[in-house]
Amino acid sequence: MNVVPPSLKAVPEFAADVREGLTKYGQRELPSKYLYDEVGSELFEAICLLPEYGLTRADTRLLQRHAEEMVSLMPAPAHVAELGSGSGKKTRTILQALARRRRTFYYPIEISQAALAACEKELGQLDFISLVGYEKSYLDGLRAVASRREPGEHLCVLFLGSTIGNFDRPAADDFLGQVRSELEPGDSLLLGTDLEKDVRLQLLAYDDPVGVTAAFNLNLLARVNRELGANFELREFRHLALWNEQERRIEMHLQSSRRQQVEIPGAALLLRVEEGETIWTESSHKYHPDEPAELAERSGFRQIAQWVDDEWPFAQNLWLVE
Ligand code: AVJ
Repeated sequence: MNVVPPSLKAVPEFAADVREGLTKYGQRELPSKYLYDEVGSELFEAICLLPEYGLTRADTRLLQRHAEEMVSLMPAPAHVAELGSGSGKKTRTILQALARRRRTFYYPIEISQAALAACEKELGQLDFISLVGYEKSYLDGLRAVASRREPGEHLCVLFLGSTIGNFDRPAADDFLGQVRSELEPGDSLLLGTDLEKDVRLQLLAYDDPVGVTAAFNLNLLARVNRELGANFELREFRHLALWNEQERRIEMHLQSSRRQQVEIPGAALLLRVEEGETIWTESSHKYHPDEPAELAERSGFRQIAQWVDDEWPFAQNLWLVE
């Protein structure tokens, strides 16, 4: 259906972010949002099927079991914006529940063109739902969506799958505060949060024995090779998942197996990495069950309900703007 064209500065922005991240003093890093090119988006879909990665199944189960109740607690929204829809698979039940109440506009907001295309295929044909995709950052997309509504129409924001976990705790406060500033009384936010659990289980979810997560992580270097003409030797890096107890998060890194040099022409960079040095590619913060309500409070929402999965500790949290 309708796709707003990607911004022309997408490539230079990638180059600038790669350059900034890889030249950081102390710990080098690459932003996790770049994990999701066409290959990465497919690998993530495969991760969601792994027995060790219970997160997506828990998310989906809660949406399926409680969609009616969730929807009944929201002032009927005419517009639904999803931040990071991915393939859109888990969104179907809640969208259909919403569309049973009234005709609904659904706006998946994705910086991954591949994921957005998959989502349009998955959810573009539902009855009583008009899909308009935005290939934009979350906040730019949300601003675009907010400008489309008529006075009195409510907006519901979906932020599922514990994507919030990719933000550091202070950055999550700040980000959700910015989301709040685009909203009005009567609007709602459904937030998915992965909860703290046994550390061994948690680590297995990010270091599966088949190696799909390793491939997902390493593909980020492959993407830098493809898009910025770099010569990362993928076999000289290994996937690392670790639990940071202080910050209560899983971190994914790529660890160099030897001292090596990498050229990244598209980012005008010659990189020297030491043996054992890591590039930090993602954080997945895990939450105490009480944390979401406190987060709501700090960012200007009120949490009105929470549903916790009984197999895999994961919570859906429903927030209202009053
Ligand atoms: C899609 C960001 C929620 O952090 O669990 C899966 C991505 N990374 N395996 C997560 C991911 C490694 C995932 N999120």
